[in-house]
Amino acid sequence: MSKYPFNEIEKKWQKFWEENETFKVTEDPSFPKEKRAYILDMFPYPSGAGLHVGHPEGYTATDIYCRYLRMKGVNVLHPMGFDSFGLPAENYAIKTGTHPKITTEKNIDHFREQIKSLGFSYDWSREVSTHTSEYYKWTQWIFLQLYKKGMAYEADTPINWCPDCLTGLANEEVKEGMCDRCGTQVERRNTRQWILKITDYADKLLEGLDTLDWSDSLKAMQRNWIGRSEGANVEFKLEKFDDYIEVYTTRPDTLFGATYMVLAPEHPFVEKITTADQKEAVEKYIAEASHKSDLERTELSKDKSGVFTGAYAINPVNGEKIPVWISDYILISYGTGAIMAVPAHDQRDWEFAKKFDLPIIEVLKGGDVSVEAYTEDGDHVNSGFLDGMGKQEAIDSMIAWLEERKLGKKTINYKLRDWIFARQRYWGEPIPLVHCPACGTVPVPEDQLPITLPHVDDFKPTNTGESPLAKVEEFVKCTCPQCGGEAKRETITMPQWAGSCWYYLRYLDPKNEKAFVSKEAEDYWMPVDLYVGGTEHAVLHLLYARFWHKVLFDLGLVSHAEPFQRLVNQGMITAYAYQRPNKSLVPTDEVKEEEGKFIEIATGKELEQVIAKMSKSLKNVENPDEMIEHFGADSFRMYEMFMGPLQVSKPWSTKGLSGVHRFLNRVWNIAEREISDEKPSDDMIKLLHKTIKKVSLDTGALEFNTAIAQMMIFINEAYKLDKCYRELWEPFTLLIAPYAPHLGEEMWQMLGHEEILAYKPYPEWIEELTLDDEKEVVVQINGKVRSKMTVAAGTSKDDLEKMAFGIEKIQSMTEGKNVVKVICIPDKLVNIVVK
Ligand code: ANZ
Ligand code: ZN
Repeated sequence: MSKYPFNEIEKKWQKFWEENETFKVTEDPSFPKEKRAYILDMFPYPSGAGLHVGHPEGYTATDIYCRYLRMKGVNVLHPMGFDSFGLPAENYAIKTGTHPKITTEKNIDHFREQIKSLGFSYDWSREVSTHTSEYYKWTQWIFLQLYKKGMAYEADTPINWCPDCLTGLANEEVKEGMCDRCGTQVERRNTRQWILKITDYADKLLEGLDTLDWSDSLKAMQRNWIGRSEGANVEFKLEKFDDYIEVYTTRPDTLFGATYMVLAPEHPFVEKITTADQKEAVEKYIAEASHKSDLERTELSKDKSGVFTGAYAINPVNGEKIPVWISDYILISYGTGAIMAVPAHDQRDWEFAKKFDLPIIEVLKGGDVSVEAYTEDGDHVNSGFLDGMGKQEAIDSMIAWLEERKLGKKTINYKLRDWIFARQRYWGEPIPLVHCPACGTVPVPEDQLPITLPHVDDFKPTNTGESPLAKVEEFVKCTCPQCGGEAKRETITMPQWAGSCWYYLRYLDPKNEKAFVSKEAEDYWMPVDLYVGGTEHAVLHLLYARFWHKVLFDLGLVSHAEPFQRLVNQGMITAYAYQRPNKSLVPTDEVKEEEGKFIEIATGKELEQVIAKMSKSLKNVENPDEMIEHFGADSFRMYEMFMGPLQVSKPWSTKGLSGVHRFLNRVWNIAEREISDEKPSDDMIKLLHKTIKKVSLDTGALEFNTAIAQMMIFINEAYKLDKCYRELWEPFTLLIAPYAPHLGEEMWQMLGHEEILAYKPYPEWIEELTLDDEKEVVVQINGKVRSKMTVAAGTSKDDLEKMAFGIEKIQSMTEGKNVVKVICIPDKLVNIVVK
């Protein structure tokens, strides 16, 4: 058996595709709307580490699908590019002392080469990189459209600040209180910001989800992030002051049970209402709270803390005097930053009340409020005019009562905050605005775009709250576009997410110098038919991009309200790791395998194999380059698809990869046999049609692992034959080509074809030939299986019954008994009921 020369074949076809621009695509009007598809990958951030095995997973899936669609006569747009502005490149540049532009472009070249080595069918003529001025000219242009629509504002607000990256972060970039980029604990800090009013689009972003073909879990993540909640704002008069404390509550029906109030420590009233004897305790508490993240503060399990301000307010429904406390479980950034506490029906309030011995009044029947808060529905009690009502009726009645007296009103709140659209860093798009002492903030005229990022040698962050650009005098100094006077350029840059908010639109028309995209191209391709990428973008990129798209839509600049019609999240590729009994993990290179057991080399003790994230410290990160070098791109692609369903996470196994490689070796072995134009056996023809059907349907449904399994079944049989039958091999070659495209083209050529197969029609199956012609039918007596028989598929009920009674065993078991009835299900079973 000759060795499969994947290295040679793969280089040959990659060169061919490149030289012939095989996958270049145009807006050809002869394709009707339904024969056009836009298949998009989440473009990579070109990090210094290069491609990891997770990238090719999604890219292979879309590539197979694109190649399949082309053979089905679809005009397919499949582009690739690079998300090349952002913190990691800059952090890396600072660490190594090289300019971010140099490192980024080197990384892009490396990524492009790695991606090309996998044989993906991208239209490379449409490649974009977000850090180039041709690209970010239009990012700046779109920002100006947002600005002019009133969607961008400047503010000095407390934001998440990473003390290591020395920049502000968006809420979405803080994970469990840590910077998503470097893992440092985030601080609160007041800094000058540009902010986008994504909250204006909260309802549209919610409603749009209903129209999308996305997974329920992903939609749920976006819904929770937007966090729409309905309730009421209620005013509580302060005793001894003319002011009212306004609270937000989702449960105005529980007002009769409000026994105290709590303000966030940052609430503006705190200083004013705190009494002299409480002042010291209150100030100390505020200082402590300022060091905690929102997450730490609101953790349900955490022990409640707080201080009494010494002040009282009046419950508007019953005139009761109730104490006003401060506590860090109330966030200043949500609702009004103040609550009415109803300890009988809110668990956090209940814990607080227990700890500080505050009264608990039951206003809803159904639980035992001496044990815990009762949060379910029930009849109201101790609630005056609400007594006897259920929850919703009581909420509505209370809101009406409050509105009539101007003590409150119905309110909707969102968890979603406006988007901090600013980085005090160098490596990003300059915001195209000018600060003029006479005219204020003035947008740069569109014909002066791009505002180019100047080349500077000192790009280190400053920790002054301004970006390193503020030190570049030639950049900062400018004339005001409005009055011509001396002015200063904005030096804050855009966050990493800006470029990825619209890259899918630029691919449609990447060289256009007059517009971000032409109307014709946008109309031809949008919306994206299939978008594949990781779940890590569930609330970041996917929310931001939808927001920009909706603004562009409202401005009449794009034709659809949603950019990504269908979205599939690939599962994570994990790895095996080895665990000691105490659950600590051992790096993979300190483990050996002996007779199926895993042994820690240093101690000789047995370890348990577990599944973990690939990580440098566990030394279980796989490098795609080495795998491709060793097994070839086609094996690598096919293995990643064979690991399991696209959407689930699955552990890497190099053994599995070599198994798939052996399979392709067998395919090659068959391809090398003498080609025969004789008719293959009927059995082989039937297997072929079953294979065409299964592979075709599964590929169309993105169920690649089961399609590959069927190809393996086919090859097992074909391998036993002495020749390579053209009638079998031509269709099989077309079937496997989307998966192993280099091998596919090579085998197509070996079959004597001069033209490549990339645009040849996909094989069709004949349904009749896919049906099993024999079936195993079980014979039961009173529901118990007693015998089996092999019958022709589709045998009628009458015949089945006759055949069942023809079986000797059945005859003897039913003899002398009364047959009550016989149930026959063709192709499945016969059940004889006897008494
Ligand atoms: C009284 C009450 C009684 C409440 C009850 C709940 C149950 P969602 O659903 O997340 O919108 N709340 C309001 N503002 C807050 C803030 N800034 N920080 C912490 N908690 C705050 O939550 C709204 C509920 O969370 C509000 O309704 C309020 O407690 C609390 F039986 O008011 B509720
Ligand atoms: Zn001016």
